[in-house]
Amino acid sequence: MSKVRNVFLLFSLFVFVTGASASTLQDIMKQRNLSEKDILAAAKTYQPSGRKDEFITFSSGGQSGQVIVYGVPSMRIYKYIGVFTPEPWQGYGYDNESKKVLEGGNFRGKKITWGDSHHPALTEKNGEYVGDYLFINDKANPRIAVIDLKDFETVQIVTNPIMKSEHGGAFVTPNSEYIIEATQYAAPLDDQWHPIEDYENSFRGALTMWKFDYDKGRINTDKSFSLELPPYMQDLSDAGKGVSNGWGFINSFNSEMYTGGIEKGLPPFEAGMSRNDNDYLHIFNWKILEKLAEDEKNYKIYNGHRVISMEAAIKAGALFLIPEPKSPHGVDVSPDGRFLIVCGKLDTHASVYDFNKIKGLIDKKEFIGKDPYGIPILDMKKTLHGQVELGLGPLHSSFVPEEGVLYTSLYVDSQIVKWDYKNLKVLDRINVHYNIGHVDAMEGKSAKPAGKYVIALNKLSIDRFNPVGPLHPQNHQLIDITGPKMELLYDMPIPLGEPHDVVTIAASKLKPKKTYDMGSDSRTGKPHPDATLAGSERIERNGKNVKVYATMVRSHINPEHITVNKGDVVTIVVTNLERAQDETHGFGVDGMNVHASVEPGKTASVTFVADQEGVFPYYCTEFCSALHLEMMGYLFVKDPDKKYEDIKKTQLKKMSQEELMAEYKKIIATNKATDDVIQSVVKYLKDNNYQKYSSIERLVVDALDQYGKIPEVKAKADDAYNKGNLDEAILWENQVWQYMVKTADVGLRAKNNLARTIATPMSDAAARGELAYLEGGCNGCHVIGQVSSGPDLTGSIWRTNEKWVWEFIKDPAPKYNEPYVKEYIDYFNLRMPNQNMSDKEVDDIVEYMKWIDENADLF
Ligand code: CUK
Ligand code: CUA
Repeated sequence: MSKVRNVFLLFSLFVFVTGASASTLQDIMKQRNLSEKDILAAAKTYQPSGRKDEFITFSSGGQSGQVIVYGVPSMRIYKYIGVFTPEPWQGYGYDNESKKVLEGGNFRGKKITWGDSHHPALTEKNGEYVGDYLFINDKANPRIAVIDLKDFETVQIVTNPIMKSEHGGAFVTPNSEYIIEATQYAAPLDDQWHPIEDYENSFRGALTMWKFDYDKGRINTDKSFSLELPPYMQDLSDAGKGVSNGWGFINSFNSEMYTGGIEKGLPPFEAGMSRNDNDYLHIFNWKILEKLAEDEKNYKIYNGHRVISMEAAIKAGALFLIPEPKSPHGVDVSPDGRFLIVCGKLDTHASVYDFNKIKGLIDKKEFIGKDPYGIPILDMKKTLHGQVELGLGPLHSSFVPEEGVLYTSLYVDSQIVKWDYKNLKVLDRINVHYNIGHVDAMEGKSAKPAGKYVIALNKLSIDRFNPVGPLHPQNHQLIDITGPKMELLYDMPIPLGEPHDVVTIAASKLKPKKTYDMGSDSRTGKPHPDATLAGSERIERNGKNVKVYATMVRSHINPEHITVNKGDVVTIVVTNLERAQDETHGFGVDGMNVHASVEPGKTASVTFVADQEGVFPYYCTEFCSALHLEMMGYLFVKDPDKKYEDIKKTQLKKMSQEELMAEYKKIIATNKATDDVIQSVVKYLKDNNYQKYSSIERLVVDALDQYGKIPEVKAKADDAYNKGNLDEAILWENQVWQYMVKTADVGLRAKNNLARTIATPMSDAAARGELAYLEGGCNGCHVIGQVSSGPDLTGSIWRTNEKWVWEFIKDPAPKYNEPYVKEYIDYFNLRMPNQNMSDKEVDDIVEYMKWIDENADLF
């Protein structure tokens, strides 16, 4: 039976037995006009609710200046990371901490609020991806950003001190020593005017080696340096690895040094720059450059930055050129570092250079001449391993684990070609839609590619999606490369900018934080100096500067009233006191253009000038709890030159004394019931020694924090009651309830975690069984310890026996009429479907269910 038929069979067994719209897989295929191939593609990419992806992809966001994070194979988007561009949800560019990061990207002092992000790159060790930092470059305003993958936030932007434009970045050396950035359009390295007639003399390309300080997780600009290059319009780059470790490679496309001038009647750039048959592949040795940068006779200083002269690099044997077919684009280094694949946009061939041959010629000092700047040129023929005709417009390549195999994009032909760069032959090709730029396989530019899928990053989508006006989304296509033929699985529109390139990493290598340590500044990674804990909320004034030390916790902001004078400079520092994961609050002040995203434990601040008289609400911007809308306060801005009338507080409309008493009794009863739940949870936690488990203890501390506030509030309630002030007593009792709800919420979470922790250890078989249970989707109907849309499985073996349960899972239908089963079917109006489990899987699931029964009292 074919694979396709198997899938059919599997799907057709999922028959919904309730409701009017009974449908089978075949019905749906007919209705939606889906082929077997479509169903297979769906089965390969669809993730059932709750299932995680195997790979995480970081995509450049192009002109949005952001980074897009999505999962493979599901192609679900998880995050847009604000990088070069403000991003309000994350408070990026709207709170003080992130504004400082963005300021690092000011260009010669000027604020820049967009970027053209191009090539994301991960930290590496021995050429393999580590995945604790991500780097990306900005082509428009030459910059490199550092993103910390502990929280997927941008923590640093550095601006290139000598370039006006770049493209060949960000490329990481094999042990993350440096991040390479190379120019695109040549320009004078100083910040002065020079005429175009002086192009050869005063215009330059360059490459910058940004030193990465791994311990600090930041680029050290003082230890970074550059090398001046001829004005050949450098393009993409790559760092050597393995045998070519220490070296780097850069393409270029204007060996003609053509200077344009269409408006003066001269041929345009496009014609002038592609006149010669060859351009130059630049080869440099950064380990030698690193040494040259230590001696001041080798460099000049521009904007406080060391720039090594070409002369010094040539003399030291650190810079060479090799002719390459004209107007190339990508240069990609093979996983072992031996082969360089150069693709020429205007050539139908890809050229494979052998680094061993290059190194041989360099060692023998065998050159065919020098360029006008004195750089030695190597013989192209003697360095080539070979050339292969691929098709029109080859651009970029990506590697897979199979020996010698790589995937190359063809821009003009809109294809991906699979070929063998060692034996120089084409193996397969597939059409993509349309005009592909980069092609990226899983971990495809590392020393240890993971294969499985390639992603086509297509510039055009034309007719693939619902029309949304003349500006179309771009199209990421996921392609299965596990078989001999490539198979297109999925189209994902990217509606944010031109996603030039992606980098993918196994999800298991990423270890993001769940919450921050209390009072952290996420952008520095250090404790925030103005972090505020519960009870220390305050407002301090220093002349015209007002600083508010505020806290946020479900469901209030403290303080709730802030009064300032018109013209004051107001800073509000907010700390999210929550310890529970995903309990994010947001902080915005209406009309002030400030916003902060305040995740659990984070401290962030906003500053604005209160330049208008009035009353301005501030509020929590995340729907964080049932009483989220109540999480607000007022900023009162008074005009100090005005006299305000003293207004007597308007009395609230009064209820009758009986009505008030009834309401008071109701809230007292509610609080009693809530407290009973809390006490039962507390007993469970104590009986089971929760203090032994630090993550659970943290939750309990969080819960008790809230609970501990109750006596004080309760005293106020009782005091008001004793004074006969029922109105106020009710409000305070309400506050008691608020604290209780939060205590119960966190407490129940602690209880569940504790149950899981102290249960008897699972055997391997039981653990496999749980996995089979989850992957089989059993948890769609069954929740352990609770009745859901199917029965609670706790005790099911004890209610029947192992053999019976085994048979029922394996094939439930024959038992549908047994009274025990029939009763459940009638109750839930649903039958247990046949999940087509193997005997082994059923064995394991039975083991898992035995484990559940063993621990029944915990759930
Ligand atoms: S680039 Cu866009 S398709 Cu800037 Cu890497 Cu080649
Ligand atoms: Cu906090 Cu809404």
